[in-house]
Parts: sequence; structure tokens; C-alpha cells
Amino acid sequence: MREDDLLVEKVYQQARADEFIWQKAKTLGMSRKKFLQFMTVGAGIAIGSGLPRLRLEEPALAAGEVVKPVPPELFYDYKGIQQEMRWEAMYDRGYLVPNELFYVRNHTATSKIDRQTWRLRVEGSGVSRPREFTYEELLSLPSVSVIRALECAGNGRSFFESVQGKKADGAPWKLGAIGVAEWTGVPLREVLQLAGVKRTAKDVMPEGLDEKKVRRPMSLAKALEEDTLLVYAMNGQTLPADHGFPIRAFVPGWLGAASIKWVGRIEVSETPLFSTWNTESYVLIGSDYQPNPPAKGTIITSQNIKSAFELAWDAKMSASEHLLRGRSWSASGKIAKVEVSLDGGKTWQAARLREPNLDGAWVRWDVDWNARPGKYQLQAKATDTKGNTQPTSVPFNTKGYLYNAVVSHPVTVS
Ligand SMILES: Nc1nc2c(c(=O)[nH]1)N[C@H]1C(S)=C(S)[C@@H](COP(=O)(O)O)O[C@H]1N2
Ligand SMILES: [Mo]
Repeated sequence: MREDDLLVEKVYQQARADEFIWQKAKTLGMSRKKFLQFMTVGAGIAIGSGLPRLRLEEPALAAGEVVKPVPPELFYDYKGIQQEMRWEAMYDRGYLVPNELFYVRNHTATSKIDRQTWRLRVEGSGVSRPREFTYEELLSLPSVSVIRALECAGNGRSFFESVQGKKADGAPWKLGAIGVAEWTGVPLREVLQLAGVKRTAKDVMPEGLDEKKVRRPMSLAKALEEDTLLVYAMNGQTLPADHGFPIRAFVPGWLGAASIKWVGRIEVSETPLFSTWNTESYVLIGSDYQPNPPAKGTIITSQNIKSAFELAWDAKMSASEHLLRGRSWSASGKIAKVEVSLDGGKTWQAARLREPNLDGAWVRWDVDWNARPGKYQLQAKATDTKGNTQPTSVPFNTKGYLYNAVVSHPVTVS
């Protein structure tokens, strides 16, 4: 298999699942021939019975807090550890989400780390020169800046309940668990090369220093991409504590959970790595989804295509001329067009796209609206350059990930 193929999500998931099961089978003394027979019978069913189970801890929500001010006019608060950006607060801003308005998603509390004593350890069977880096050493390496979106896989989760009547587990995000920032840091591949990454390495797993040691693997191919970073600055400022100070991983296009904050260790392995965050959570569980054993559902890697209006939820507006604004984004390419409906999907018009329109970030758009008194359902539907477009509905999954159907935004004009 070529390394490039591993950038294709399905190929990667299948390869790592096969590899995982083969490693387990080998330790049980199964021959390659027997194993291949077993695979064609259906590994997903057999693995639970004949093979050892992974020991995984349950991710629990602990009480915690965020360091930066999170005033209610900028954020919705969920249990003190998840802060959703209010879209109306973006109406009078530019392309980037300022650090003080960027959503926060912590599994526990924000870690407070001293950069003097902080170390990054790179180790595992996939490196020939395991080593540590200090903060200063990391900062002295070549760095790049990229403008990209970071989005939680659960963004849009509340719509499973409000639209489909099925409640999913987790914070009831509307559409504000996303932001676009300029991320500055050292390409992960620089660090991996210094640690002597082997050709035979498969998975790379950054691990957080937070209470739960949040960690999630990526393929070596993804880790070696030029824009997969170890970030130390966000929008030209030292990375804030809530966003992972001193160093966070940034894995563009992938679900937010891959972009591990407060990184203290990176495990590089010749065998596939698993954690609770790619087996129990951040997997699609439901009758429309196939599990990727040992994961309980389809493992999520890439984000999808969505749109949001820069309006309060629900919005109240005066009966007058308005410039309606919003943004659309796709993890698979630039946005090619955005259509807006002011009458709940009956008629559509093209929105004007405003530069910049960066790949992997988002595009700003607007439409004029001479609003008359009444109740409205505003809709926006984006299409990217690869032809991906927002669907009218998304099959339910129990943890409520990747909801990207066209959303009806309630507005009252009086
Ligand atoms: N160490 C650690 N990294 C983490 C998390 C965490 O709880 N601990 N949350 C993840 C999730 S689910 C998301 S969506 C993003 C959120 O990044 P932000 O808080 O900077 O917006 O961080 C990810 N990285
Ligand atoms: Mo997330």
C-alpha cells in the first residue's frame, strides 16, 4: 500500500483495523492463513468473542473551568468546560476568530503548565532516537503559519434533537463549535525526523498532560503533512492556556479532538494505536454506520461541509433593509458556492462570496434582505470545489457527530 493511499480515510481505517486484529491474532498463535480466512468471515463479529479486549477507560465529564473570560454575550456555556462561540458576535469582525471569542472544548479543566519544566517526549517503537524537547528547543526549529479551521466533531449536535427528535449524548452545540485562526508552529514532521522516525512507523499519537491524558492517533502519512503542526502561537499571540499552552497539535481538516492540547508526549508506533477517543467516542454509532473494530462505530477523521448565519439564535430584527452575513466551510476544499433561502427552502438565491476564500478555512458571504414583519426560517447551503454539498438530513448517530444538514435559522422580524 502506498503512503498516499493512507490519506484516504476509508483505506486508512480499514488498514489499521486489519493490522490491529492481525497483531492480536498473532499473539494468540493464529497463522496468517487462518487469519485471512477469519477476516473474510467478518472480523467485526468474531473479535468480541475470540480475541482479547482492549482495556479502555470511559471518558467522563469532570467539573472544570476555563481560564479566559467567557462572558454570556460571547459564549454559550456547557458545564463550565465547553464554551460555544455565539455567531452573532462574528458579525462585526473579520476573517479570523479572535482568541477571546474562540470556542473551547475541554474534557476536563484547562491545564496550567509551566513552560520551564514542560518537556515534549517523543518515543515508541516507531522512532530510533527517542528524545525530549524543551520549549526553547521547539521554538528554535523551523516554523510555519497556516490559516485553517478547527471544528469539533460534535458541532451541530443539538439539531439531531430539535430536527429529528433524537437526543444525542454530549454538549448541545448549535453551530459555534468552530473557529478559523492563524496557527503558528513547528511541522510535526521536523520533530519526528529529529527523533529518527522509522519507515515502518504506522501511527503517531500526541498525548495531552490534562487529567484524562486525552490522546488520539493519526496515520504517519497525516503526521508528515506539511501543515500538521505543533502549535505555539494562535492569531499572532502566545497560545492561550485554554487552547493548549505551551504546545498543541494541529491536525487540519480532521475532527477537533485530533488536535491535542497541552501535548507532553508523542507516541510513534509500528503497530496501530487506539485510545478511548477513537474507539468509544468520536466514532459514528448507529444503524447506518459500520463499526471499525476495535472501535464501536465508524472512526471519524475528516470534518465535512457546513454553513452558519452570523445571527443570534433565535434572531430578532427590525423591519428594514439588512445585510445578512454568514460563513461556510468544508474540510475537503474551498467553497464554490453558497445558496441562501429566506423562505424556509422554497426559493434560493446565490450569496456573494467575499475574499479570502481559503482552502481548509472558510468563506464569508452576504445577501441583501428587505425584511418585512413576520416569522422566517433562513437557510444556507454550501457546495465545495469537490462537489460536496450540504444534505437535507444526516443519519442519526448516538453521540451526535458530523451533523451538517442545511439548518433552518429562526428569525422574527417586527
Ligand atoms: N489534551 C486535550 N486535547 C484536546 C481536548 C481535551 O479535552 N484535552 N479536547 C479536544 C476537542 S474534543 C476539541 S474539539 C479541540 C478544541 O480545541 P479548542 O478548545 O482550542 O477550541 O481540542 C481537542 N484537544
Ligand atoms: Mo471536539
